Formats: sequence, structure tokens, C-alpha cells
Amino acid sequence: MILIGQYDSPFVRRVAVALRLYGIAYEYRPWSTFGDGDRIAQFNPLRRVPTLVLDGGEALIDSFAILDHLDELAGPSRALIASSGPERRAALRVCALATGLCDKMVSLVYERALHETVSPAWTVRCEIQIGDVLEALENECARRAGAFWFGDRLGHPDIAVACALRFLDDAHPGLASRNRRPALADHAARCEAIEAFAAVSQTLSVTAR
Ligand SMILES: N[C@@H](CCC(=O)N[C@@H](CS)C(=O)NCC(=O)O)C(=O)O
Repeated sequence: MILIGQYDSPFVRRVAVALRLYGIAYEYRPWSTFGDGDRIAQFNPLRRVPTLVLDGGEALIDSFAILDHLDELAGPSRALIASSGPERRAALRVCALATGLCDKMVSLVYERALHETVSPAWTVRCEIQIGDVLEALENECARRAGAFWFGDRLGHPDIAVACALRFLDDAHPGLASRNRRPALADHAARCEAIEAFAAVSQTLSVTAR
């Protein structure tokens, strides 16, 4: 299979970390969403990453759909998320908060990179959403009992939150320092120390023109 996208994207990175933790081999195409838009469009008309091209040529789009397939390949006993019930819903909720946080952070990046005049209303709204989600995640993280979000085993929520925090530091250092959260900082350090995270680490470069 072929993973398209750069590791500075929190969405691409969460997929890449899962691929590594599952031990699934993949070819890597570090195509840029803007500079390589035409190449990405051959597989995904949305021109978005991550895009995962399966061996038969089928292209999966959106990190949730891609991880759903990888979980199926890994099987229920190895999957990084519960297969059903309240545990699955709770894990998906944390993942959705983390990826929603990334949507807002990416949106702010594009707002600043692409518009001559940045919208103060949109900026303030995104910053409030980012701050509120970080606070909610911090509270949940501080209350957890085990080493990871839902016990002693790392799962998709851990990966999604850690990838979001790395993107926050890279893309919005000012917001990151205004939103320092000790439990989340500890969580990020714990995840970043794992080889699967270190192997797919890339400093953000914004090329949105
Ligand atoms: N919901 C998608 C979001 C993916 C996403 O926003 N990717 C960004 C890169 S970080 C992208 O492709 N941006 C280009 C665009 O939206 O035009 C997912 O979870 O995969």
C-alpha cells in the first residue's frame, strides 16, 4: 500500500504511527497538498491527505476511514480501538475532539497563509475552539488512571491527541504557550518517546500557494 501525504500533517502522522504499530509495510509518497495537488488528484479528487492507496489500486480517504481499514487488517485483538460498545464510542469521541482540534488549527494556518487580510472573527472563533478543546482534553487526561488514555495500552485516542499537540507546537507556538497544559504535555512526551512516533516526525513547512 502507498501512503500519500507529509508527516507534518497531524492526520497523515496518526495514520503513519498506526501503520508502524501494526507492522504494516507501506510505500511513502510525501506529496504536498498544494505543490503536488495534481498528483494527489489522481487518487483523491479532494486533493487531501492522508490518502492510502491499497495494493489493488483502491484509494482510501480521510484518516478515520483509513484507520477503520487498518484496524480490520490488524484484527480485534491487536486493534488500537475497541471494536464496539461504550469503549469504542468513548475512544472515537476523544479522536474526534483531537482531529476537530486539528481541523481548526489547519484552518487557521490556511487563513493566515492564503488571505491578504486575516478575518479577526474567524481567528478568534478558531482560537476559542482550540483553547476550549485543549482544556477539555487536559481535564480528561489529568483524570486518567493508566499510562494511556484508556488504560495501559496505547490506542488511537493517544495517537490522535499526541499528533494534534505536536501540530499545535509547530503551527501555532503562540497559542501553544498560552495554552500550556501539564497533563497533555506529559502525554505528548510519553508518546513522542515511542519509536513509531519518532520515525514519522517532520517539522511543519507551510506552502499554501
Ligand atoms: N478529515 C480529514 C482531514 C485531512 C486534512 O485536513 N488534511 C489536510 C492536510 S493537514 C489537507 O489535505 N489539506 C488540503 C485541503 O484541505 O485542501 C482526515 O481526517 O483525514
